[in-house]
Amino acid sequence: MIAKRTFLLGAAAAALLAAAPPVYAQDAVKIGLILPMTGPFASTGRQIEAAVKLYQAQNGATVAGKKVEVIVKDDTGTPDITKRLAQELVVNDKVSFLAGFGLTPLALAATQIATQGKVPEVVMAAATSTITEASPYVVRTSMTLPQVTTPVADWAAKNGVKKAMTMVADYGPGIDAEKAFTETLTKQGGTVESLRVPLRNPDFAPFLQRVADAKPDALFVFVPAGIGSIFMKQFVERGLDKSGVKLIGSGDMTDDDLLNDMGDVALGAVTSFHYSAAHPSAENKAFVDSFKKMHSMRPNFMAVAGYDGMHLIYEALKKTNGATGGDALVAAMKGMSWTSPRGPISIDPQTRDIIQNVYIRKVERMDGELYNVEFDTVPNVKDPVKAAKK
Ligand code: VNL
Repeated sequence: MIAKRTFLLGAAAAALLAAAPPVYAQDAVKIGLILPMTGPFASTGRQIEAAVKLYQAQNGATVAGKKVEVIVKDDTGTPDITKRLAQELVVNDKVSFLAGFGLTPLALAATQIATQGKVPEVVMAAATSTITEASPYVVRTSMTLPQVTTPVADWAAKNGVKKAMTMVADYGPGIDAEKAFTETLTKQGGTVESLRVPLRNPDFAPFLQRVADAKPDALFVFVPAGIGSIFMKQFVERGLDKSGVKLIGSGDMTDDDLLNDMGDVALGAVTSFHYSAAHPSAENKAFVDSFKKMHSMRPNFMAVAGYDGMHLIYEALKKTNGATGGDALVAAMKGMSWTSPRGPISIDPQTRDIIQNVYIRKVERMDGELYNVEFDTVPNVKDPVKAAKK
């Protein structure tokens, strides 16, 4: 009898224990973070993952009573892999958020899954204007190329550039940048000749030869993060650093992750961008210091977008009291504003893109290191392509 009673109690306890894991699982919110952790764009994955880790170390892994679990997946920069991983994360892991997306084709590969699964897709890197239009669940914390390019084209027009050439990576963001630069400069009386370089294994030499022959006042460059140093090396090899052609671009070219190793060739390059590791604010100083302390590297614009993407996710969960439906979460994200290490930012409720300051910067040596030093600010810039559609 006693033995039987003990058995019954044991069974009850076992039943309770067996019931425990699902209760716990309900209390966890999962984020599927899909990034290029290997391959030519691994620096983007490394920067964003590092920033996500820093955000969680500073803000804890629990929000609105729920544990936030980040599942990192490497898509190697291949869209088919991004798509399969997004599917597995939504269907098998039941993630409440998809996040990351190092390049435009990778972000676009997941939009259908985000829409069907009603899961927010927080884009932390990819920057072609149209991405937010591919799904109502896309919310972006990076930038768009037209947004960050137009200010340097205005700067060029005001600073005597009449004849320019553009050299861009031949895919979405490069074509966006080329169009924004060309339209802005030609409206102000300039002329622009365009060159497009393949995205994969780029060889800039034949294009740089054409620049050397044409001798424009300025060369505008867009290359994705991680590629700027390959470009700079070939720019010097062709003698263009001594040709009098002014080097300008979006800040992707003088990416803070690589800039310090580029050498003197980068000095004086003028770019417009939403983030510099040298941005002079208390928030940025704290961010850069703690990032360097935790990861022994300088954060770049990818890191700040990953950090802000986590902030967006945490604050949306606070607003929904931990509820995870995609519609409620996207609604909570729309219009949210805060002070980022890059400056004041908000999520445009109409477009789900980010509204942010764009700074004009020049590469200078400061305390022995190369930095993008900001010298002018265009405040609260929206994606101009979507603004023009309305
Ligand atoms: C993209 C745009 C990627 C800007 C980047 O780095 C970048 C993109 C990887 O949309 O593919 O700096």
